Order: sequence, then structure tokens, then C-alpha cells
Amino acid sequence: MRRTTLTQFLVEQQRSARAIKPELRLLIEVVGRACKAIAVNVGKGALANMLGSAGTENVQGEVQKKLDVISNEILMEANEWGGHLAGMASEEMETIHEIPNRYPKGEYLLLFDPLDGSSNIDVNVSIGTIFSVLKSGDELGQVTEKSFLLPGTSQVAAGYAVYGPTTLLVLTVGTGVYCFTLDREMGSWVLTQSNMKIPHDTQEFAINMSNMRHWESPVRKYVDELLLGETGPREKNFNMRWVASMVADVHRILTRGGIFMYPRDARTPDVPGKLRLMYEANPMSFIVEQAGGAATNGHERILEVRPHKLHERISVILGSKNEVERVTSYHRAAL
Ligand code: P6P
Repeated sequence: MRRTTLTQFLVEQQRSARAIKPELRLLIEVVGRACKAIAVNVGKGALANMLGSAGTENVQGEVQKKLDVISNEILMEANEWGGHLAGMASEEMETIHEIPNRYPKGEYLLLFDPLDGSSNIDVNVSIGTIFSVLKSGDELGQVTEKSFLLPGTSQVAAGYAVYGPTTLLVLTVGTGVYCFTLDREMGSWVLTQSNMKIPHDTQEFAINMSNMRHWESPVRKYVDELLLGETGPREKNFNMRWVASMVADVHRILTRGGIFMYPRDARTPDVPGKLRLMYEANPMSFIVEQAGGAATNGHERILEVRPHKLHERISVILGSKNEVERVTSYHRAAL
């Protein structure tokens, strides 16, 4: 059976669904090619001295792994010459990256976490790339950091790659969620799942339980009920998973349902969570909502949060709609 490739899918989204413009199609193809190059480097691991620390820190004050730096460079080099971008922003870079004057500029803004789940690199657990695409409202080429501070509802595309047993690219351009598997022999992304949907109910939750004593009461109440299983108010048993790679946890939820939580906690009372809004929470929330799930920060839709800083953090509760709504209702009741 002839499979649909990413290129063919994007041409059809441009031609029949009128969902994307040619420049956005080019952008997504370029990001797809960059993720293939990242997958090659991730796959080499120790064979090419790719593991371990780069000996530097990123803007978050986190030690950068060699693959963090390499992945960031791959995405930057792949995207700066094509003429489709007005600028880029990355978890690994303090400020935005404007397109050099020697290249043409486009109307899109690309934001990314080049390699999410870095603590899993050296132990060979799935990691990934997360990206978000916004349309710049500014004159071509005049972008500033402020140009990027748009709510998640402004996204025109979002996606992630998972570097795991298979290499996957999951994408939305606002017409549902599609999954492509890398055919390593042909080097092409092949459509393997269309219109992915997250069940509204689930029996599986994902949270880092070691932080339990630091959680706010609504999260504590919710998780306590899950742990009581069929003996408690939920009257059913729950299973737990925590990969500590957001892409892997979110992909599991897209595939079979579940709820993912990284709530704010007492360790950093003045910081609203660990995950970053612009290039982790927003793209994942766009994808989850496109798949019929929900995503809040405990109080409001993540996609409606107005950003104030490029690297700002946010509490994340996303996945199966009925569970996310329950946790959110516990937060509202606690006000
Ligand atoms: P913890 C990876 O570092 C990450 O940003 C997400 O991918 C993941 O969900 C989370 O942090 C894991 O955090 O505190 O459990 O190591």
C-alpha cells in the first residue's frame, strides 16, 4: 500500500484543506528535516562521543548536554536561510535569534525546545524536540522579543519529534493531529496515524510523585483520590507512569489517554511551575486540544495565557478532558 509522506500531506493541507501557506509548508518540511538530523546524532550516542555534558549552562541555569547544543545548532542552521522566518527562539538561547540580513525574511516565528528530556539522554530513554510556530505581527524583519509574546491561541502549527524505539513526528496545523514515522531506509516521514484522539476518560496519570509534599492542596486531593483506587471516591483503580520526558509522556496520552501534571509547588513559590510556556506548554496544549483533550494551568486554558517573558514557566495539567476538568475544578474550589 502506498503511504502518504510528510511532503504529500503538507501539499494536500495547502491545496485542499487551505490550512497552510507555501511558506508554512516549507517551514514544517525544514523542521522535519532538522529532526531527522537530530535523530541521527541522538542515535549515535557514545559511538560519536555525543553523551555527557557540554560543560556550559543555558539561560535556565541548567547544565547543557552536548546533544542539547548540537540539536539547537541543527535547528538554527536549517531554518535561518529559507526566507520563511522572521526570527527564532529556543530554550537554549537567552535572547531571540533574528534572521541575518544576508537572508530573506518571512512572516513566521519558530520557537523550540531542541532536545526535551535531556536528563534521559545518558540512560537511553526516549527524548524529543518540541516546536511552535507563530505568525509575526510586525513589519518583516523588525522582530523583537515582544513579537514572540503571543498567546498559544495564535499558533499556526505545533509539533514534536520523539527519538525512541521508532522516530516519530507528531504535527498539527489546526486540522487535527497527525503522526509520521521515520522510514530510516528511505529517510522520509511516513503518515502512520491520522486524526489522533485522546479519550475523555482515563485510568492512567503522570506526575513526579517525589514532589508530593510540595504540591498545593487541589493537586494533593486529586492524586490522593487516584491512589485510593476502587476503595476511594473514584471507585476505580489507576495506573501511574512518569518518563521525565514530556514528549514521551504526552505521546503516550495521545496514543491511549491519560493525564500529565507538572504543577507549581512550594519549592519555588514565586515560580508558577517548571515547564516553559512558549515552547513546551503552548505547543503541547495546541496538540492536545486538537486531539479532543484539555490543557490548563489549574485555573485557565494554557492557550489563553498572555505571556510576559520569553522563558516564563507555567503549571501544566493536560490530557483526558474529564480528568483535566476535575483537577481544574478542585483548584477553583480552593480559591
Ligand atoms: P523532573 C525534562 O527536563 C522536562 O522539562 C520535561 O520534559 C519533563 O516532563 C520534566 O522536565 C521532568 O521533570 O522534575 O521529573 O525531572
